[in-house]
Amino acid sequence: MAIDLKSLSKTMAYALRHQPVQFGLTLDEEGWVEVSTLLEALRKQRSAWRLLQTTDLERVIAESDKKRYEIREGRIRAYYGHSIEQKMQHEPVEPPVILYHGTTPEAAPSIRRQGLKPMQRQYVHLATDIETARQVALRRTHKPVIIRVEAQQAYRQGIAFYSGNDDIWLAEPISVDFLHFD
Ligand code: HQG
Repeated sequence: MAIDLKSLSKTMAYALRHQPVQFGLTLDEEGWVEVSTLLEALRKQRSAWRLLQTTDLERVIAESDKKRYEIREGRIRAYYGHSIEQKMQHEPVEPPVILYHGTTPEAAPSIRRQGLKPMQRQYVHLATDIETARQVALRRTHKPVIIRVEAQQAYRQGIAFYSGNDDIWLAEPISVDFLHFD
């Protein structure tokens, strides 16, 4: 039976971002686990996955529209999106001058008051371009609100930024002083 890559990717997100313990996994401080350990856990989830191979995980990565997971030297991790208590460690890096955050009309008033917060995740997620931010918002609304973030200014004022993948940046909470609601 063909493997449904979308549901495999979703289950990988649970295992690598949200519920590793439920899958018997321990993430290291940067979120890595052995590919073989993840495969073992995933094979138990569905009968269609009982022969799951590394190549199936590689196909999830290759065929996805988003760069969510990375495999390196026999290990795998999620680049971003973690919600577990143990905070993933990243080197702070200088961000581009401007980054973008896509959100809903419902969340916007609260963000205007409180700034951007990580909410259920470990970090605030930001996009390098407007279109990516728009796609993020479209998961939740037909009327995206795009916030322009003065990232480099915020960085200079001591807010830490981290590189997620090529399109996504992570950050500590960002106060309204650095946000523009265009
Ligand atoms: C909002 C997906 C009220 C924030 C995406 C967002 C992304 C506030 C929601 C990645 C707030 C959190 C992350 C405040 C922020 N008051 N609401 N002060 N501050 N919010 O899903 O950025 O498909 O945790 O605007 O594409 O939407 O999973 O973050 O609406 O890259 O790989 O609280 O997850 O990628 O929602 O998305 P999320 P996000 P994947």
